[in-house]
Amino acid sequence: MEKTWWKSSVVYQIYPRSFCDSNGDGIGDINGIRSKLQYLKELGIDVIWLSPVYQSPNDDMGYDISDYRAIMKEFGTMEDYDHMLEEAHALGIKVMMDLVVNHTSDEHAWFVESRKSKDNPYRDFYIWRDGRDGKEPNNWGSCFGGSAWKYDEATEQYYLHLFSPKQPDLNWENEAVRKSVYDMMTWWCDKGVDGFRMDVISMISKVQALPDGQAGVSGYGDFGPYCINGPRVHEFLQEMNREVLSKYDLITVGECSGVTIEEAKKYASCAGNELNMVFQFEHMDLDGGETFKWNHRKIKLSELKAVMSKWQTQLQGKAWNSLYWCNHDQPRMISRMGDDSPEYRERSAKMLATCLHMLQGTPYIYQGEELGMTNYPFTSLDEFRDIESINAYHELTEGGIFSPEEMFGYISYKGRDNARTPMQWDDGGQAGFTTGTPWIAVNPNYKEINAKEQMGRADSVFHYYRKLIALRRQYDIIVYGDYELLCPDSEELYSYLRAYGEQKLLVLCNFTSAEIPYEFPRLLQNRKGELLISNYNRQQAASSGVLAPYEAMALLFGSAGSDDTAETGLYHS
Ligand code: TEU
Ligand code: CA
Repeated sequence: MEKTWWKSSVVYQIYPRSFCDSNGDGIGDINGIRSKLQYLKELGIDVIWLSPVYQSPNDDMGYDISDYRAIMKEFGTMEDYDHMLEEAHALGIKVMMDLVVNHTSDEHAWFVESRKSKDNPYRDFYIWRDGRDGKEPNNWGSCFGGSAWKYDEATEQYYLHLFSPKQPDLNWENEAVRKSVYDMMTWWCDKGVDGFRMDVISMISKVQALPDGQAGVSGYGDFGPYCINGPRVHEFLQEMNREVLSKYDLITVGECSGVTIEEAKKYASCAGNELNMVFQFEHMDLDGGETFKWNHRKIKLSELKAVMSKWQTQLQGKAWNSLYWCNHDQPRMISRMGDDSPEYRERSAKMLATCLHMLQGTPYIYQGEELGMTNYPFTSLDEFRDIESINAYHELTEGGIFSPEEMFGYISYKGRDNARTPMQWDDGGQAGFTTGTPWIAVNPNYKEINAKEQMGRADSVFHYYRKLIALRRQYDIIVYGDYELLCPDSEELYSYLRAYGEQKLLVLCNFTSAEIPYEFPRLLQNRKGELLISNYNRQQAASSGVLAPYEAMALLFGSAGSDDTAETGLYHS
């Protein structure tokens, strides 16, 4: 397998609005990020993925861009941005930009022109259609509720928006759209950015007949089969690769909701003619259902393992994986698959981290995950800021599908705002995020969970993440080793084996608060591994025994017979 820098990198996602506010207006900004670069350096990450910082009316918090070549006013200026890029580079940290080109804001100049008249030169930049019998052109529902079409009086046609009405979809069939996007990307590359995370890139190509979709509980039709992994998506990405990506040394990841293994092999092929890797959603969707993610279901460990293992083994040697538990669209993983009670919060955060960071692929850490930040204890609807949760609440309660109490419980548990509360820097007012009033409330647990306390405590979640990152840098087996799942049926234990040359890496993770017996696989019985990391500070592990609640460990075995000389004991950075 070819070795590249982006395969051995660890990426850290910043949601700028909630990271650090430098001027007291309650909104995180670029100068705030600059003030925390040293913190990221200490953590040891290689790349920052910056959620959108472009000019935006913030209908969807920056994922609705009105100018791709300007910085959002609340976040600062282009000069601040240039300084940030320079300072990050000086520290050896690369910067990956969010690229949102499935849609723009309706306030983008292209759309402002497009909606003016049917013969406007920008008309075809978007997807306009006549109504059908006085109604929408088809039955598709949007991701944020309601129809995916909006009627525009000026020209008496509808435009397509797979997300909010303020996010009209670009028409990728139009060569001029593609060229404009590539020019814009080139402009950022020439500025020195190091890569792109491509928002819903799996949806840019639509089946042109725009057929009705199968109706779900909301009554709207599913656009999925006609927009996800659409007919020309690979052609477009290959063109983008030829025109832009191949000319620079970049890290690229496509956010590909609805991606299958077969599709991922194309998007992220080792041949390198599209992207480096994709974000797949199968593990995140395991607790979804008829009413999308709105429920209280818990993910079954055996199902999680089956999905993770499928991606690990089936992309092996063919395409590259990305690894994530958290991002700005997901509730906090510790509140979902771990245990966010004071008793097990840190143990389970470290266990989840071990489980993910010992896999093959490029790991992504979402801000605050390295501290074990948890979901927010919502008590009323007005604490929510996210269009997705707010719209879903209204649509599903007013549609009589859930009672207000039920639905409130679901958005509290799964809503995206759980990830978007301010980063907890210290135990001072507003967790050190701002001196003003934050745009979204700080989680009240900041007195116990904050960066300052954890940086000063050797056994904190923060220092554990540092170790995991450092280990990946030190051992090729963690980056490149093959993967094999052990005991697939266990609902308590996730254990797997990595293999690289003569080396083996055994990873054991207890996903429960009970004591769980474990045993090394037969080929490692009676061999003494080197304990690379342990969330219980163990010094060594026998080939069978009991794992404590949420215990995790990773053991390295050298070539057969060489273990006697291998050092034992914990890894120290
Ligand atoms: O998310 C795409 C996407 O698939 C989401 O709709 C996802 O299913 C949902 O957030 C899960 O609850 C991307 C961005 O990451 C998201 O923040 C944006 O809102 C969305 O695209 C539109 O740009
Ligand atoms: Ca600010």
